[in-house]
Amino acid sequence: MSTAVIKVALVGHTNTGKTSLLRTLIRDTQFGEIANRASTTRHVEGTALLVDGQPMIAFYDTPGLEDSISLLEHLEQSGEPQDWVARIEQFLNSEDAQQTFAQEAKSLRQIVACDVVIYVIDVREQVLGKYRDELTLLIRSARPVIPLLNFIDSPAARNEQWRQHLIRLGLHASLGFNPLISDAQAERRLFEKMRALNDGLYEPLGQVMADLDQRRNRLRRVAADLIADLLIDVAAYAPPVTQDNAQALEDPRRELAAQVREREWHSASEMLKTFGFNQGDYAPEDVFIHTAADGHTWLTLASLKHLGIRSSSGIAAGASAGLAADLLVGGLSLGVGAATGAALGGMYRLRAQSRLLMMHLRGQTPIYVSNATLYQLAARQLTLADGLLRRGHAAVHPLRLDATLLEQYRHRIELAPPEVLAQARVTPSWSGLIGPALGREREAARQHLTTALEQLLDTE
Ligand SMILES: Nc1nc2c(ncn2[C@@H]2O[C@H](COP(=O)(O)OP(=O)(O)O)[C@@H](O)[C@H]2O)c(=O)[nH]1
Ligand SMILES: [Mg+2]
Repeated sequence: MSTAVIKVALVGHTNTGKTSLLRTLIRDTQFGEIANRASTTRHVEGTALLVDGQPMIAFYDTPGLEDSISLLEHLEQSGEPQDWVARIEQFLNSEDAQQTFAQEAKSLRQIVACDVVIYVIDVREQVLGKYRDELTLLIRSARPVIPLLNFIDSPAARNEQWRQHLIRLGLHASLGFNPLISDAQAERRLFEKMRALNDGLYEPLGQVMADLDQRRNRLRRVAADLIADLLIDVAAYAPPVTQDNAQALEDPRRELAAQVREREWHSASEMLKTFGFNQGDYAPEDVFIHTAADGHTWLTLASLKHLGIRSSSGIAAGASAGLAADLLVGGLSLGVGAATGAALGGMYRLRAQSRLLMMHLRGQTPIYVSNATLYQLAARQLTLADGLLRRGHAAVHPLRLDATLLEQYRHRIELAPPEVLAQARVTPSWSGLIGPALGREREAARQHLTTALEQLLDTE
């Protein structure tokens, strides 16, 4: 930490949200202690924001200048030297700094040693003398100060009153910030203000901002990749069962639903971990997994296209999916011809056709998850990723999926389902639900789908 390029001191009364702010800035839900009672942070606690594994900004979470009124009085009475920075320095070396004002001295020491001070204000509070004196002390210490207004969306917020007060003190760089949410723009504004107040920080803060952007993009990509993996696993999974009667299909279908549910939770857990959250940060609603058992509709028109039957041939266009499937089973040569003509995916087409033929001969039917459920799963995971991208690491309540957002994502996928999903339908070997899903084709499909989903996940 001592090697960090930039040193930032956080000053503010207890419960103004200092620890919360740090959790969100460094993306660590475990940093410090947050409790809704007085004086949680008694000593100066430090943490750092890393760029490429190196500490770039060291943050010091100070307990604030508790008795700022008395301290200011004490410093004013001493009268010497004239220069306030020197006077503060003298005080810090004095006996009083060890005894009477030990707590205040601890914070003041951090303040004078840092490049920027972030003064955290709970704007629900009245503009009182203790704040004025504390701010006066900060101004006298001649450090660049950014007043950070917290609890800005509370009905009791006195945003304007505080801003006016700060301006009168000569503090123009104030900024509203909600540490419970992760807001890329607000973060950028904070760093821009730091840059404006201390030009020496221009370059390193540029690196910090670029790194945060990269991190966000990386998270978006990783989230999209996790979702792609889940969707291919689920779409491709169609275990064949012997269809004696409808009743006999009930158990396998229930089992399939349970497997898919578990697979979704696995994906969500991985996503939470990637974003630096844990399972308690997400409160998922139950999902209804609609399964079907039907060899005909299993092969939708879209997937038939991937088997080499094009609408131009007049078969798929004029026939129902079921009829086309029967044609396939009965006339393997058609598929073979089509498959050899295809540059990509010839093998999986062949495999899918022979698999269907085998199933048919054995009197088996595939059970599978319906498209509606597949899209619902996609929408749920996209909404989760979206929510996590906006979630601050100081957030208190577990995330619940936003119903409007969920509906929007579902609608967008349903309108234009990524083509890879139809391909996955007829490629059971792609499903990791049976065993390890490997292979170059699957990998290519996954990357394809990842890119499509990443574009959907355009939050900012
Ligand atoms: N609603 C709301 N709660 C906040 C906000 N900032 C902090 N809190 C809560 O306020 C309490 C005190 O926050 P904490 O970070 O521990 O303050 P500190 O004592 O200054 O470190 C915690 O319960 C936080 O969850 C905010 O902007 N909005
Ligand atoms: Mg604290």
